[in-house]
Amino acid sequence: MATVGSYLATRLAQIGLRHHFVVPGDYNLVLLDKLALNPHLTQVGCANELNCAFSAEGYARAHGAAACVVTFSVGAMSAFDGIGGAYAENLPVILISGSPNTNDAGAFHLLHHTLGTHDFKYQLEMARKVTCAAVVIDRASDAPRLIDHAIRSALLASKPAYIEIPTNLAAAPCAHPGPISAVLAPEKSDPDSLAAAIDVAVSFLGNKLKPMLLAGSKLRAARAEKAFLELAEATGCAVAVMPGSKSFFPEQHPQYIGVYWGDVSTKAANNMIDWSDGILCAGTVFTDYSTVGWTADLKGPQIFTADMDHISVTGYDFSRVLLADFLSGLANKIKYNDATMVEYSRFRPNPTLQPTAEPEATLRRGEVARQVQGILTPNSTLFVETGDSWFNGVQMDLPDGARFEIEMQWGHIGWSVPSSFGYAVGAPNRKTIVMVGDGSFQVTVQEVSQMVRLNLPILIILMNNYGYTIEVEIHDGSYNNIKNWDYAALIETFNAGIDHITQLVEVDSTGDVVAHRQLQEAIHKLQLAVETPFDTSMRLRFQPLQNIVVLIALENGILPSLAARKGESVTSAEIKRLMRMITWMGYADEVGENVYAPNDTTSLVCTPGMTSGEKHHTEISYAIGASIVSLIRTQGLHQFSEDGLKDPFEHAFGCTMWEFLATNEEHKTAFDLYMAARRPSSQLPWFQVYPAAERISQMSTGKPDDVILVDVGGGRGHEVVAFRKQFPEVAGRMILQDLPATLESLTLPEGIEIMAHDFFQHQPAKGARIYYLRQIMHDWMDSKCQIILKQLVAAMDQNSRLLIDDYVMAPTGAEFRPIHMDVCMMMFCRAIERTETQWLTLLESVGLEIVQIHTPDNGFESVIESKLATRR
Ligand code: TPU
Ligand code: MG
Repeated sequence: MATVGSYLATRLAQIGLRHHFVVPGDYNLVLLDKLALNPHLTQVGCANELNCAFSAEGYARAHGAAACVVTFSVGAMSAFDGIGGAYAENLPVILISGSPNTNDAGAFHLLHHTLGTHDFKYQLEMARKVTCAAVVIDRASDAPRLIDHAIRSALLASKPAYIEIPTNLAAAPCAHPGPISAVLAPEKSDPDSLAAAIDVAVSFLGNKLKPMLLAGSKLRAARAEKAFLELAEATGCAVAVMPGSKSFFPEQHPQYIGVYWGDVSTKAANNMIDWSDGILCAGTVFTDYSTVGWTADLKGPQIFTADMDHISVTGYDFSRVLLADFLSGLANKIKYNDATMVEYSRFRPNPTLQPTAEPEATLRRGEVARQVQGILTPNSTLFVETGDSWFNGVQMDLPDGARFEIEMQWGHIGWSVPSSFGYAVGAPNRKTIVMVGDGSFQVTVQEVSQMVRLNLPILIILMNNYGYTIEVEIHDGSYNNIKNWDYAALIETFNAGIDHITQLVEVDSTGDVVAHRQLQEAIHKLQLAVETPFDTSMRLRFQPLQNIVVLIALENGILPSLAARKGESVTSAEIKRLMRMITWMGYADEVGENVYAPNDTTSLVCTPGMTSGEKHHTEISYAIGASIVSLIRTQGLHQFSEDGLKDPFEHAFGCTMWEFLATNEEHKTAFDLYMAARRPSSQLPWFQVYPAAERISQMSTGKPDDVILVDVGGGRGHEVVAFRKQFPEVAGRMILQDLPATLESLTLPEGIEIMAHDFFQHQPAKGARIYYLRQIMHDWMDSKCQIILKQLVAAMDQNSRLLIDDYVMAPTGAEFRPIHMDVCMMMFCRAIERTETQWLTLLESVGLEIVQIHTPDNGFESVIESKLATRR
């Protein structure tokens, strides 16, 4: 039997939520237990209820909807502030509050966490004012109907809803959930009103000489961003956005003319708005803030307003017309008129480059903005807090794909900290950047500790100007000064050293790959924190000896013969000196004096792949180490050296690594064995990191001649075989390409073609759905990669996707594996592991654009999905 709590959990999961934000209290504990039992929902604790509501608000920004659960009054009243924010900002956040038992009122109980009267309904009354639907479950049998009503209302209106659950009903039985379509079925436009509204809009815009579009903040809530883009492209006219809708229209689009914000507009968008004789305003909201104190208020006969569900223009008003339906319907009927673009191209301001500040100069806003601009990528989301940060943020030039979050309607200082936290929980693969002032930060700083707790990669740029500077501009007084804090030390405090590690150990023990990675990094940091500088340098100085000892123990058979004992110990004084180090390093166990036993590491390093890895790295690294000083003293070492200079390998061995491997069979065998075994078996295959199943069903036409996959430089076909096996029913060709020598005497299962091909040459397989390059790009510097990529670009069509399977190095705080691989690539073959920005630059330079970067949880290589750039 379902319970009220489990019913609610099921509905939250069914509308797509994967998390809910909570603060426990004794009116909601049983409810929290019920919610925690749902396998699709993760409970995320917050430090207080204001932050809890704002975290949910941020999650809804990333994820479309959210839920937060609080206790009665002391919790809910704090949460109402954030829920008011969600109302103002059009975000469907479900606020769930525990409340007194159903018999408490009748029994005239006086209860804690209440006003000390017999009235327990005041919270519901208050909730009604800040939500679009507020319900109390007074009887368990009513729960399905009331919960469905509240959730559906929130989703349809893009506003918060409130569900109050008395303590004694959380575990009370109720009916099982019915089909979720009862909650999710979308509302439809009234067809006659829609058609009439479109006709009026066609004639309104058709009669104007200089029509243009203005995007407003409700575009997202109306799920109409795509339809707006369609309409923009159908008319060809200029498109401005309001500050609250920045990033809702791609800023690199040729029709984008900036943010319209009166005198503080960007790219001179206000000149166009003033010049235009007909502006279609889609989802716009004109407030004192967004109109800069009513100086930029758009009214009158030249304005056509398309709101979330109604249309108005002088003389007409149509209800029940949904914005997305209206915009895409209009896109199909509208006449092309690019007069505003022609005019704008005459006075479009040239982008001004902010000069780099001198290193010793006082830090100014311009320099901060320049640096933030530099780290924005298509995968970034920039949060800008109320205060100066609004004005800095609005100026940013966003790459397509980057998102911008602002809370301009509610304007609650401190919003950005919890909201970005919730956002990052909802969109963990995006790079979340927050620009926030010191005053705002102090309001909600506690949630930074939850960012630390969940190890979320959020970058906070705190502008410490010692107070409420924006208020100083409006009206100064001593109340605008605030206590200065040591903000950096605060973060260290939140980090909480050992506690943090203990928590990670717990999660790691459940097999969580993310926690495993984070734990390793945390232990590394802890080790550095504990070591004296002398300890650190000594550890590193002696480390080469450890590698040498392992090589000896593998080469002379000590480790293999120990591994062969499968758990039995071996007694020998003969190998004592080596084994002391081997066991200290954990490669085997010391079980008594001169008695040793194999462990899991012994078994692993004795497999052919890992033994080969030890050989490859140790022998080559040490030969390079032995000759690196003479290289530096003669030619120097250039980290990004292209052709012409010797790389450290060439200097040590007299030839490139590829030439060396071609002529040295022992090393070539070791290299191939090592490469085949380099990844753990637990690693997700690339076609799961990349959602191949979903994409192929979209891409495949079902024709047998279509080329589905070309594995470029795919070696002996390991990946293409696995791919074919995963998708046996997909019609179309799959091709393995590599040099003839690699493909020699290779046979592959049916359904895979073998094609000799040098990837520096003309690509013969045209128009494939997927070109896949596994760890090819990281073997070459940019100029060589460009040659390889250009061959592919020439072969690709609009539907082709290029998938690059390689590391994407974090811009700061990079992890062990990519850091080490990168230096290895620099030393061994003059190559590189790239950051997102480096990938972007490389791909752009050959006319490709990134669609998405797919990153597995365990920190291994990402799949970088790109396609031919639309504007080349
Ligand atoms: O860069 P700056 O100094 O302008 O930003 P900071 O340091 O974050 O200061 C913000 C100052 C501020 C206040 C005090 N901006 N608006 N207010 C009024 C205000 C008070 N309380 C709440 C919850 N929200 C507000 N907007
Ligand atoms: Mg300040």
